[in-house]
Amino acid sequence: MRPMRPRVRTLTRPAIAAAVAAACLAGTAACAKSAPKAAASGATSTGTAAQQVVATSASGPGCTSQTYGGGVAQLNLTDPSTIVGFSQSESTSNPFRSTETDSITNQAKSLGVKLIQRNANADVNAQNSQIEDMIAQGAKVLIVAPENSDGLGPALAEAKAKKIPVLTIDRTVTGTACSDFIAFIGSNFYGQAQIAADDLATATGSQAKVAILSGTPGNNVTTDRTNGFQDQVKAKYPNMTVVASQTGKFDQTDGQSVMAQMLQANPGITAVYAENDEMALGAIQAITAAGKKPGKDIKIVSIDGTQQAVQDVAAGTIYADVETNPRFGPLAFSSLQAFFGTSGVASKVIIKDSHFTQANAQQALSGGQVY
Ligand code: GZL
Repeated sequence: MRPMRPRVRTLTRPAIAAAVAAACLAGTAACAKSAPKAAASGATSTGTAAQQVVATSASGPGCTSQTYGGGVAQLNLTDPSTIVGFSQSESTSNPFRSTETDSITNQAKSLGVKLIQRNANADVNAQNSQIEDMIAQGAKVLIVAPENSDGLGPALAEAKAKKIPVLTIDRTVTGTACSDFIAFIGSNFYGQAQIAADDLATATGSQAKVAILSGTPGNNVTTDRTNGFQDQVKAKYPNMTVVASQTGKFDQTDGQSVMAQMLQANPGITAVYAENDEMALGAIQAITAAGKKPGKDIKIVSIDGTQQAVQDVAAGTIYADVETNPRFGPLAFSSLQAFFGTSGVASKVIIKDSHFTQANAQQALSGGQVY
């Protein structure tokens, strides 16, 4: 059985991030506006540095504390009386989550922002009550990584009633920007999935029986990554057939057991599209246990860009991995600064993500670009 490698997380250069954010907090010209109207598309690009870079942002006036629905207090983020609450959705056993949490906490520390945080362990009811608990503890601003898009109604309603602005990162929530939440910052998940489909076509000569390990239902990431893949296959690859599709809940153990069942039911599977690396790693274990060679008998593409998965790309076990950059700290806090300032925040800020293949995986690993 494939040994689980210890996960070594490369902390992104917080000193640089702090300098950038400090410039923002000081309001100097050096501070790139949190949501410049970049011309580039939200599609992924290779070679993005470890820090998040804005690809595109929605047009129109930026949202500020003055224009936010219902009006909110004008706050100074670094005032000791300003408590920022961070609500994390899933367990930090997933490197995406641990890196995201580190980025928020490191940035808060670098800026001298008072931060409290909770982790809902993928339980949306827990996330609602934890957000309400942080409000009760005095949080005046919230950064939320939502577990799902529709389930946070109670917490958002409580925040709105208490005039507490909410910035959503990495997944969206249902509601109106600059009223129910400030803005959304995250990746182009539909675009990620299109690239994954193209990768799998390249890996299989556009001829494959594909199993999809989809993410947790009920959030925009799973919806977009499933639709983006299916649409691209339907539009471009008539000889690629999806023979199985089931959620592995973005979890390695679930991914492994679902993949094992899929292989039993569909022995002819020749390709796997995993909607995150945790499930891809589980799939590798199941494929090996079934006596097949991942990367040879069954081609795999995945999304996130975690260290272990990119090592597998370098080794040829995973064909390609589309990055989802989780380092939201600098952009989240510079966006909050813009919200309490005059420039405001665009309702949707899409970040650039890298694309790891055998051609650049080793360089990405040695360059600290993975997490
Ligand atoms: C993407 C994030 C996804 C990651 C997964 O922004 O919501 O959730 O891609 C995680 O690893 O489970």
